[in-house]
Amino acid sequence: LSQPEILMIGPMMQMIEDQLDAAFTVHRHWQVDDFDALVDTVAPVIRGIATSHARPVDAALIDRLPNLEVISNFGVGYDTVDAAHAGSKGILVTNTPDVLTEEVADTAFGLLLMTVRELSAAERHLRAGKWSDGAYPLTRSSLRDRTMGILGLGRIGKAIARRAEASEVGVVYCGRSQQPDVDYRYYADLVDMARDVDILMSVIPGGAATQHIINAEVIEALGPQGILINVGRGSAVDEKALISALQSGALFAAGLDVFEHEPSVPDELMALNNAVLLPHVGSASVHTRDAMGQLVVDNLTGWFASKSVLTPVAETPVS
Ligand code: 8YV
Repeated sequence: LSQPEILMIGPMMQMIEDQLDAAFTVHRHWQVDDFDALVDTVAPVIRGIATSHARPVDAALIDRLPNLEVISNFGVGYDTVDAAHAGSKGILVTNTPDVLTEEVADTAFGLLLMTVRELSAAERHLRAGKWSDGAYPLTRSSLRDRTMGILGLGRIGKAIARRAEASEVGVVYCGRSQQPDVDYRYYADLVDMARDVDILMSVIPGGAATQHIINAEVIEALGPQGILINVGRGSAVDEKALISALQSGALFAAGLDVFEHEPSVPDELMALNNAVLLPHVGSASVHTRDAMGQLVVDNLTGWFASKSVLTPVAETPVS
């Protein structure tokens, strides 16, 4: 019995690769010198894709695979997959929501605390042997009497909001539309919200619709006491505008888990004391990455076993 053939845009976690190897004939994109030649050769037989974002699954690639049925994306964010194009051709796209919600919210809140209370700088002070010379300076910022504006109040945004409420931080939000089941104050306009809050928490996905949505005007509205935290996608922030605001003091501080051109981080950001920088670790625990990996596998095997997937994205609902 021949197994369905899939293209792996990877590499991926070993537990994913092992399970996919058991269920499918897997063509690995990174094991060939010439990706185009590989696609030309295997195009007619490829029925599925598993991707961890090593290269985009764009309209051009999708159009070259006439028998493609399903694209299984590692991560809740799927901005490297053209899901609208896939949907228009009846190709399913799946992602890995829910299983990472609390983990990413923990990271976001940790990053917020690190930024507001300068925890990584305080630890560097201790490790540099400076404690005996003097206490670490009192932080000029604090979560007390603060309001957080969440940009993108989805599942992760709501989990961050719950943590903020537990810390008695006020919560408001901005998004495409007001949510009827939510009591937090809604802003239709991001600049208006930025003007009113102390902390802007960005959880929005990447892609053309959100490119540089946090621009110079938003950053200026956040102001000299303002703090930006980004755990969504780096592309949502105009990194150049952010850097100049951090340099001039037009913005107080930033905590970033995501960047415009990962894994490269601009030297100007590296040089700033008022930026806390993490290497995109929002969901990066063994527990959570294993759960995400299992979803990548189960969506693919479910599709080929019984034409059902667990977590289709909004653009490609299962009919
Ligand atoms: C992953 C993420 O690090 O889920 C997401 O959207 O950004 C992270 O959990 C990323 O998808 C891994 O490639």
